[in-house]
Amino acid sequence: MIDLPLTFSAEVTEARAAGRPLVALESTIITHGMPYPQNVETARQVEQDVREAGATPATIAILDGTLHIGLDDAQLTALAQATDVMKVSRADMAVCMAGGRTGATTVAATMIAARAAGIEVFATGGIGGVHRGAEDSFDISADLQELARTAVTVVCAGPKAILDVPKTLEVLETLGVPVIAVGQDEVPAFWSRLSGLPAPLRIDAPAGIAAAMRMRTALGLDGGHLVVNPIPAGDEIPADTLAPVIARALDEAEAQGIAAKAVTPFLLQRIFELTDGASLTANIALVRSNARLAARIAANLGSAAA
Ligand code: PSU
Ligand code: MN
Repeated sequence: MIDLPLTFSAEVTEARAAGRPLVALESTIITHGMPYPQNVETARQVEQDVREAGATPATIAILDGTLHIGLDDAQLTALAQATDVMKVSRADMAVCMAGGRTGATTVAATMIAARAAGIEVFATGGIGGVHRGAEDSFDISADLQELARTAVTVVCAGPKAILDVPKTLEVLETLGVPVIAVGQDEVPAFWSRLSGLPAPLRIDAPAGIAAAMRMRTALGLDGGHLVVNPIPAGDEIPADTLAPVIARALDEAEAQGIAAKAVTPFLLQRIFELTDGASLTANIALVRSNARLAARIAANLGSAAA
């Protein structure tokens, strides 16, 4: 077997040596989820949020075939400006690396990388899920299967509201993924706090989430936890304001024949344009909030471990 081409940044190396809590961050949100320069500004800000909340950030990406756990500022800046970056999930991760290519990791690929690096908590914006019309397109994000098999806790603001959220929750239940809402009884809907759907589980304290993670390990269960953290109240876009915008973006995607990996980036970009940037402002706020929560969960794992 070959050795995995994996490298840690200086900051992550130091944190590992000192046994400090780590939080993984993904890179598809940088390359395919937000426009430049807000993408790199947000990536830096989110890393700082993790530090201020007591953990060390590890932004994950594949650069020229090597899996990087933690990026320095030059690497982050280059990635945010690159235009030919692969969007890498479980299916294409090995091909990207073996070919010496550069790839941004989605939730699924970031989970795989985090587990390989021994990082148990990961913050993002929203996970992929069951797309609307999946009964015809079969478009169901590989993120869901990954949550079922890889033991990493993902902190997000709920499935993106462009998805079929009820079907996404059904699939997560079928796959045995614990969906844990924080601070409320409803599943949040990414840009909005409420989805109208009851949360399968609720735990408000980071220590409680850490305890659930340890218990799942003790039970010998595979897979991760999905923590759904509502966007801060002052930053949300109410669901009924956004509904017509999402409907229009979905219509345009269909009319233009957008499919497969291109769907989510297309919809996020169109909603950004149709809301005059308001969706991006909300997206940035929710990722930052998730990063802070993930850091608190990671900090609690230390004492819960052993
Ligand atoms: N969260 C965001 N913006 C994003 C994503 C998450 O706030 O762009 C990315 C994640 O990388 C996630 C991907 O895995 O969108 C889902 O893509 P798809 O629907 O093609 O599986
Ligand atoms: Mn898809």
